Amino acid sequence: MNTPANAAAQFQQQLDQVANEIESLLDRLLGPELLAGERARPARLMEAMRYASLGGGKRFRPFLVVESAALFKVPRERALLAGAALECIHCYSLVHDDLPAMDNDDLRRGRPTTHKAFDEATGILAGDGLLTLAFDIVARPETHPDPAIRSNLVLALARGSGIGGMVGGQILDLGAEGRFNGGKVQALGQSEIETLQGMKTGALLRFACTAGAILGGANATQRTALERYGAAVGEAFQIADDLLDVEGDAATVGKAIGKDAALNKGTLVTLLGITGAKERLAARVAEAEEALAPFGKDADILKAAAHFVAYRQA
Ligand code: GRG
Repeated sequence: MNTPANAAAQFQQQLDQVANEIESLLDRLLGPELLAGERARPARLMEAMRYASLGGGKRFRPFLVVESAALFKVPRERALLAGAALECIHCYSLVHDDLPAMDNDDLRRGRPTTHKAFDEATGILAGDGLLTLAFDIVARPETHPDPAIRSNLVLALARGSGIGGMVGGQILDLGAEGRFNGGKVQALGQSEIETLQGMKTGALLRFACTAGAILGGANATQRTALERYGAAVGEAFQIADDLLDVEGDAATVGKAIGKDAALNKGTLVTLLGITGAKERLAARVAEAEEALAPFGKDADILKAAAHFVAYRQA
């Protein structure tokens, strides 16, 4: 019988498997071998890019790509390449987010941030290198033999990570902290917080599910269902992250906590309170499950993933 405990164990096993596969794939993609058009792979750049992307991280975004794509029986190696590309974007965002000009963090994934382990210029370039590599990977014929599918992936990844997605969300976040008006923190309303977080964190998680749909040639109903699931999981992820910032343990979380309160940052936790935020979190998990109805039992693992995101400790 598929009890919740079984579903959770199966989810953890499959997440670990994707994490191992992504680790080996990134190790190969960031190896010393020169590709057509490359003149050299400078050792310091490669070392910093490897530091920023290997040996850590839950690899939850690639997991979503792999499992969304599996609904359409997409060959696993293609989904893993798209997942590795997404992980490169995610790792670049973490490296840049930790820089002194942004969040100025010393600890990430339980070890020194990239700019601390190297230096600021190398951190910036390692992030730039990972961002560019992501688009290199999705544009490769190994990711999908059909150029139209690759082009759709490039477009969706750019939209998720760029102006109207993660980068845009990051500048809204810095603005809300008062960075551009002498430190005067902006009191955000609920819809402003939802927009900011939906862009900064949600857009990449949503892309992960869209990528599975694109690779699998999903019809409009299937794609909409996966995007609705991705958006709900994205919001659940962020609420859980904000709750961890209040209730979590720094050693388990692997980074400093209590930062939102220190910065007077508007989050759904500060706006709704812990109980209200937990209620909303449960509602997002329910919505994520409901969105998967068109896929029936095939989507059980994605349902377990929504639970994991919402109730994780790190
Ligand atoms: C600098 C362009 C730019 C964007 C930064 C994503 C982001 C935008 C900043 C990260 C800061 C942060 C803590 C965001 C909240 C949610 C989040 C993305 C947490 C980290 O993701 P996990 O938990 O990390 O998936 P791992 O280490 O498991 O990969």
